Amino acid sequence: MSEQTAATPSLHFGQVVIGPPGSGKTTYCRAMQEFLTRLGRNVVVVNMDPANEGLPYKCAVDISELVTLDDVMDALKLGPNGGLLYCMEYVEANMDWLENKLRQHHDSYFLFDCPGQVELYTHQNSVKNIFSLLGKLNFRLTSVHLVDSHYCADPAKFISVLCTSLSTMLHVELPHVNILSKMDLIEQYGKLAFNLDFYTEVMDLKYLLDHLAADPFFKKFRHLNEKLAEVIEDYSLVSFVSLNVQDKDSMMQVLRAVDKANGYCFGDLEERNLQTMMSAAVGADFQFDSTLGVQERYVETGETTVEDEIMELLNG
Ligand SMILES: Nc1nc2c(ncn2[C@@H]2O[C@H](COP(=O)(O)OP(=O)(O)OP(=O)(O)O)[C@@H](O)[C@H]2O)c(=O)[nH]1
Ligand SMILES: [Mg+2]
Repeated sequence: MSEQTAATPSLHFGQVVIGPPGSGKTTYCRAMQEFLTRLGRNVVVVNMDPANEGLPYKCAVDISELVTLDDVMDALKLGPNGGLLYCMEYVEANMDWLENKLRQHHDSYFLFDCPGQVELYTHQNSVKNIFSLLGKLNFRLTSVHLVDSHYCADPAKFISVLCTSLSTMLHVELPHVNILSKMDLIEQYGKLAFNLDFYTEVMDLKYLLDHLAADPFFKKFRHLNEKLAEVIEDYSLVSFVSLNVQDKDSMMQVLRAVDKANGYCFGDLEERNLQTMMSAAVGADFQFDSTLGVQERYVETGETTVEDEIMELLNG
């Protein structure tokens, strides 16, 4: 090893898993920990949510050893939202505690399971400051922002998801991957008006506005929605990767996006394991093809296939 290489500070790669309440962050951390462990990556999960109870994974560092939401609410007579903001400010003020705990796992890949409160990622500064301090400690983190995919079925909610995602990207200031989680439930609250790639690639929002204006309730908000769509399109930053935690192809697609975002370099062992997994996967390595694959699996298109026609003929 050259002197220059030996002097290079070691980098710690990982993901901060953020997003609205119930979007699947904790479930994702557990699934990603399992997935990465199978790939040969040494993974630890850090629970950053002082309200998390009954964790489904073994966590290496648990922020609730430092502060819990219940204690803060009791002691300061705060509600759950104010309490959580206070907790994250407390963590920021005690970064040395977190740093000491993390140092014990210096060779690991980190998954930070963060709390589910939107304003932590769009307005308040503590979480963003914690991420930035971690950056100074040589952490190379990707923010993995999960939102429920079923919002795609409602154009008005999808516009608000776009606004939240954009605002989070700009506020958190980390390499960022937006995820549409729970893909298996995407049409649970209604059918999609467009193909899935319209939502993942955030294509021309004019179509979404036209679709929305067809609803008498939203007609009067057309101008407001047009302006919001304009902001989103002007930044041209938001796109999504779809995720079903139970599908290894889907997990692989997310991992590729995350590793690309924070510059994680594959080691030999992992590359080999990935190749083995890939050989079992069908289809080309294009995001568009993958999206079509997910669409075929989870979204009813209403189109009749040749197989359907044959079955119809056979059944008379
Ligand atoms: N069907 C389905 N359910 C999921 C999936 N991911 C998470 N869930 C369910 O969604 C609910 C919320 O998941 P969590 O992982 O606790 O979500 P969270 O974002 O950590 O929630 P908070 O920490 O409270 O913000 C649980 O009931 C999970 O079982 C998924 O991919 N598919
Ligand atoms: Mg959680």
